[in-house]
Amino acid sequence: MSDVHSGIKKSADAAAGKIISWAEIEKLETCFDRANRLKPCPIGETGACCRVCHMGPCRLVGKNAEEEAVGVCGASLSTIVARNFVRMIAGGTSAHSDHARDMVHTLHAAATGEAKDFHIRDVKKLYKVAGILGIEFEGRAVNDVGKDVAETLLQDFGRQGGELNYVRRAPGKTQERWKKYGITPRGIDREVVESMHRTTMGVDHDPDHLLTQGLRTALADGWGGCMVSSDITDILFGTPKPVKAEASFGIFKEDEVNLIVHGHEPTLAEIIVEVVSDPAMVEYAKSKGAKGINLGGMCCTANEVLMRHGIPTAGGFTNQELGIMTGLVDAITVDVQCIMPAIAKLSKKFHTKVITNSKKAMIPGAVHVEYDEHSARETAETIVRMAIDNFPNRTTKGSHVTDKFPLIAGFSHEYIEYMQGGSWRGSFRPLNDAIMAGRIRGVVGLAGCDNPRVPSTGLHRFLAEELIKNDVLIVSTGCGSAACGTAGYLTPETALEMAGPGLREVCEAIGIPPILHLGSCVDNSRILTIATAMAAEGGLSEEIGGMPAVGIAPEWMSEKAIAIGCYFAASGVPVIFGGHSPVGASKEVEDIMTKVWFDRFMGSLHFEPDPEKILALALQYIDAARDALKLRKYEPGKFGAERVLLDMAARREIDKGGARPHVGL
Ligand code: CUV
Ligand code: SF4
Repeated sequence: MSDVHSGIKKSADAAAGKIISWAEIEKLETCFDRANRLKPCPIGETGACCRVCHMGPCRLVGKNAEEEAVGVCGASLSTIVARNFVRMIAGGTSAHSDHARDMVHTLHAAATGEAKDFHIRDVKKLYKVAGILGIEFEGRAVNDVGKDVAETLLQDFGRQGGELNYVRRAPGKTQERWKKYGITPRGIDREVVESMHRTTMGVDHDPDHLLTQGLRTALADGWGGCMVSSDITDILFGTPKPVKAEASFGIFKEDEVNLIVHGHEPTLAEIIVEVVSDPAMVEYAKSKGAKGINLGGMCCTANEVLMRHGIPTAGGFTNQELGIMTGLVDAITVDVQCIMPAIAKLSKKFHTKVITNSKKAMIPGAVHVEYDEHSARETAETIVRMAIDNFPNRTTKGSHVTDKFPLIAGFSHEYIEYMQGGSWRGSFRPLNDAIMAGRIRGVVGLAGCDNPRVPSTGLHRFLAEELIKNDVLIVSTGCGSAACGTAGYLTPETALEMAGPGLREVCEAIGIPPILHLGSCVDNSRILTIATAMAAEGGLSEEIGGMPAVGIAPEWMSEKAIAIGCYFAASGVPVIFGGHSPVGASKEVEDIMTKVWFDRFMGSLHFEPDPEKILALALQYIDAARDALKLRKYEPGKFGAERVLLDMAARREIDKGGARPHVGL
């Protein structure tokens, strides 16, 4: 195993490691130090602590806890563990879906002309979504269609019965399973509220019954919140296509104003992208002694503007404090989710301004410049100006790390389909064929956070390397993508060097890297769409379940990751999470999630801290699915004897982020 066991203990990333070492000398605290100091509570960690009422908290510990221990009310360990887990799903679903709700509102405000800074940019995508929703679009004004789309999708949040609109996008057989076991989601808000209700004191006590509602809530996240968010972001800002960018701390420029967008929401960030290239603003920056304005990103706001504009990323979750420690960040503006409040205090040791911008999120010690979709441009200009005004305050204090790596991002499901045949015959045939033939062994979604409790990004790196070596195609999102990007794995060159011969042959023929950056965490919904298209294409499974595909979140930490893992499981994908199990106290709950769910939905959720075992289990699932589908047995090294290198014309097309290369399979 490569970096995971190497000398770098806190982060597997050399650039991050340099800053961490510098911080140690400077006695500046990071999440890595706090993770060391604060050992997880061993009772809560495994789900055995109930605090839903004030007769407790009840901590169910002891040798015979599983059979005998109960809370004051009599709740069993399995009840408590399941209840805690369902609350995590509800939390995660709320986050993605509340973000989606704001996207819908922005689309509506753009379509009605209320939000003058936003426009429908991708009419093709709008029509596609309108078609799915059964909304007439031919011959109508684009904004009228946009308004109808927004109003229809908005109903899915408060819907009281029936099913979410996007449920119908799933393969028929997948939908049948959901109906059979009662997990078809009704309304997004309704499922979250019902989960909160059923897990409060004295309501639902049957672990399986509780977890079933958990899955229904998770599906409301995947086929609701996340999918709605991805679609509307595409409609407003464009459907991503391949774009070149850079990753790691070296993206900061010594002689330019460095501004970072961090969090999850793309709306304000999109306007900031416009504002930083406004000649008047650039002039203003020059008047303060800077050569220009350099915009960078972090976490998923980064992924959003990276996918659509090639804005460079300073990396994922655990890089946020380290970014500030470079001393080069003039301002960092944060919206919602995965923002460590620690950055506000830390920023006081540097000249960096931390600016919160969401109505929903304030951090003591940060400056608040509130974003409103009706005056987006003004807010963006204020923030950019604050960064510029702060440039002259920059000192030399900091760890000026210059490492950076090129990357290619921007693989929407539309583009993946297109590159397999062009706009007229785009299909998933080449990919399905390659899997059937055993050139590609299977597909893994490598996603989720990076985490200071392991050598950060190290598990992502290890799995990315090993999976592509084993001819497994990777689709990545969120901080998983950032981990691969800051490792230099998101270029065709580097990754093709590491890929197994069968996978390499396919990637070279289609003109794609073996690790496809699909976007932010809500863009995990793109994986659902891809899996659905592969089922429809034929030759593999007729539903999402049964595909040689696995989801992995080796360093997850957020409740959102739990919601995502569960919607994949319910959709038919076996999922493996790293770290210690949050349901580890109950064998009964673990069995439901690994065995009962697999019988019902062909998906499951495992927790496995050992990366070698994660890899082995993933390959085992993939090979078992291949066997069940009677596909050709995967033989390592069987394909790819003659290397066809991507010709220069094809490479140029990709570099331009342009049309499909002229190479067939
Ligand atoms: Ni968008 S949830 S840390 S990967 S952004 Fe990364 Fe998610 Fe957060 Fe986890
Ligand atoms: Fe304890 Fe029951 Fe209250 Fe939970 S609900 S804290 S187990 S008494």
